[in-house]
Amino acid sequence: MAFNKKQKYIVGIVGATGAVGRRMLTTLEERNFPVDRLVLLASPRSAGQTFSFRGQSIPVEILTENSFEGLDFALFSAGASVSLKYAPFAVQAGCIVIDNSSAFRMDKNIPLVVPEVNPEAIPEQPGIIANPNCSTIQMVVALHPIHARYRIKRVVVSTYQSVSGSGQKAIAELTTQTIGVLDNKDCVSQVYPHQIAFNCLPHIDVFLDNGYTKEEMKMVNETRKILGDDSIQVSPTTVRVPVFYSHSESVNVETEEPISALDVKKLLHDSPGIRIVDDPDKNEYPLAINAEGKDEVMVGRLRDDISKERAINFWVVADNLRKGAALNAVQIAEHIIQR
Ligand code: NAP
Ligand code: 3JM
Repeated sequence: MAFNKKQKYIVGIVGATGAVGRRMLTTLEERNFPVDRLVLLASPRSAGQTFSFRGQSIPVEILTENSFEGLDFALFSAGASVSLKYAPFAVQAGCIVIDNSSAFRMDKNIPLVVPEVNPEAIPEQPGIIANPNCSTIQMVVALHPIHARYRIKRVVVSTYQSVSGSGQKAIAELTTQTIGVLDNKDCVSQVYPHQIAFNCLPHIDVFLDNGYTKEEMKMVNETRKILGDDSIQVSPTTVRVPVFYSHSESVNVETEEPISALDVKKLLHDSPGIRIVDDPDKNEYPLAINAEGKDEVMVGRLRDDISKERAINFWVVADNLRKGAALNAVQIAEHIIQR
């Protein structure tokens, strides 16, 4: 059975009050997604809140097992445990789930999709589709054209991830701590194990037995799944930095075929979803504050690796709440309704 096309769709956002959920609402509005009715879902803590969508005030409803009757799409961003519990009810109700959490990403039966990279993974009649981790998304948008032309052997990546990736509470924590430190007040840390203001924490998500963090292993496993190649070696270090929006990444790529940074600059310039920002003479390179609010993944500092043949370095920056989460999810929904 193929997807039932309509003029307009009933869309639910699970976790609508969160950092990602709010971007989902604005992304649907900005991109003029054909929404018939928008259903905002969150926990009982948010009962009574309203959000504006296309000039209309929409109340937040409490998420229950029965929230999905009549919905065409449910965009989930309320954490992995909420997705594990409620996504099956949404599927049961005939709803297409696009899930932003890590709950289903590595499930063999569930596609993990970045529309610029592997749209073919979206089935004719989708159930659950997983949205990758924010750090993976912006990296694979840049890696995909490189892998297709030069075959990637190994990637060494260090991330500089903004606090908005940890949600609304983390945005508030960086604000309060920054003001507090400048005011000589004691610093209280609730979201992170250490002070994040004026600091860098080489620790995102939990530590695993191999010494890597779960966030780092998401980048390893999700990259292989999206690029469809388990032979690609990925060695990440993920770092939280005192930036509000946008993640930056330093990426070193080693390839099978001879490669040059100049050729890759042309290749990425012509690749979807990428903007090259690379003019060192004018001090131009991708910056977190410039990527905020933008759709494109920005790539710069492209250079040949002076320590190794067949290797290059680059710097890639994207708005983690947009391309890293809400925009990618809405693009998946657009793909389904447009094909
Ligand atoms: P956030 O700002 O803390 O928001 C969390 C949202 O989930 C809120 O709307 C919250 O509702 C809702 N929620 C929490 N527990 C719930 C429950 N039991 N029932 C119903 N709603 C519940 O976090 P965020 O940054 O938006 O991230 C949310 C999730 O999105 C993350 O946990 C993660 O799984 C995913 N995420 C994915 C990416 C990505 O890379 N693709 C990036 C960031 C986040 P209340 O306001 O009512 O508490
Ligand atoms: C980004 O509470 C949770 O399960 C959410 C943790 C989380 C995740 C995740 O693992 O789903 C916070 C921020 C992510 C993610 O994108 O992987």
